[in-house]
Amino acid sequence: MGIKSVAVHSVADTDALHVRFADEKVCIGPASARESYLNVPAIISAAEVTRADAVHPGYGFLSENAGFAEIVEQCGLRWIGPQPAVMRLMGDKVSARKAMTDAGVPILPGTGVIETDRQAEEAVERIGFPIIIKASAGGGGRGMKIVESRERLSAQLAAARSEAQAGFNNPNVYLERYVGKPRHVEVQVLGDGERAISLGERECSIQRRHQKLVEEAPSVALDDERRAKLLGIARKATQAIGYKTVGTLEFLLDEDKSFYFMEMNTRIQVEHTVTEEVFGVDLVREQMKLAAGEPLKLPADIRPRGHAIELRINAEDPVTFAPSPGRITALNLPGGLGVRVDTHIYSGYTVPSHYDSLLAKLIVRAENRPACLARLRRALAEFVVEGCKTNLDFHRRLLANAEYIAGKMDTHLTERM
Ligand code: MV4
Repeated sequence: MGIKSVAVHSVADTDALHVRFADEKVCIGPASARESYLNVPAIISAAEVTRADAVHPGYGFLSENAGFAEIVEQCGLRWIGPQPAVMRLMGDKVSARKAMTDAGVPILPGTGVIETDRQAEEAVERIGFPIIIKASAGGGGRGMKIVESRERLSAQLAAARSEAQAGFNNPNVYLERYVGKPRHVEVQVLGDGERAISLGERECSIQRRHQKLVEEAPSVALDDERRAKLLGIARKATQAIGYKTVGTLEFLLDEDKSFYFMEMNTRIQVEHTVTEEVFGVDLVREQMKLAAGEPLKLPADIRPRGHAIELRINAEDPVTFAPSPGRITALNLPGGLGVRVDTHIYSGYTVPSHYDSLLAKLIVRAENRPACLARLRRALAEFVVEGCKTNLDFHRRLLANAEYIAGKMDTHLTERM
């Protein structure tokens, strides 16, 4: 795009590839994320000394922090993300449910903020068991409790409140009907404040402990009619909130194919790559153009081509799933037609112990899902990482799993492997 980049990094990431290839770099603090990637004054100072025009927050860290977005804008910088008010609206799951209901999006039977045991009892009278207690300031699966019966309700409510207070500095919790074997299907959306579009959906059901491991586009769980319904509702909702960037609406898909809004992610996501592959759209480029105030130029009737699957390659112990940092002594990355590897690692790189264990994203595209799976198996066979433990063998087993091959996955598949 002819735009120069400044990479901010911690001391622990001095040798990471994005730092090496950025036009400029600024060290913003020590390894501890709190003192570097979450250090707002250090990041703003880095933008000022390099005379940057805009801040791209990536994913994780401050990417969904409305307070940070506000400070960025108050300092005269462009925020490559939504309006802070929209981030705040969607960051609070109770207000997000309300906003989505007003925009005509189906949500599960549930409640607003629960203040008393009496309110909870009245709600379960209406909703029935099992129910799930969620933190209003939570998200991504953190701070949830399933309650099967009335006896446990009061105690679980109290526990959920104090965990929400400790984890999110906000004790508010709400209830929803619990769906036992759902799929996770999410819709990529883009808006320019006036017009919005849905850029297809992603199936993200393969996960462990709320960490997604595999994502694909399109979802095998939707027929043309259900897909058109889902994408139409997501597009309308995005337009209704005046959304001005890229984002994702997460839905829970029930066994009877009903879908319900769960939460909105107001950032680019790790798995945006599979959408890029099937639509041929550079989503980060779209983010940059929308932040610059350009109108959205993508047509509303844009269609995906073929199938794409992403595997998250993590540095983790295959038995305990604990992060496994270390020095990469040998590395072979697969390639060829339809094979993409997005990574910051190289042979000789030391994986720091301070951050997320994601090492690389292996993304494969082909004409259809069976061809994509075949190409993925070949690419995975060529993927070699020596020096630290990885989940490469988990992915090899998954690609041999009959349920996965048949597309019959839900959020509990990894527990059955
Ligand atoms: C649920 C649910 C069942 N019923 N809500 C976890 C992530 C967050 N976005 C919502 N999550 C869930 N909410 C109701 N009412 C099950 C999950 C859930 C889940 C959702 C998506 C992907 C993986 C998951 C793993 C466990 C639970």
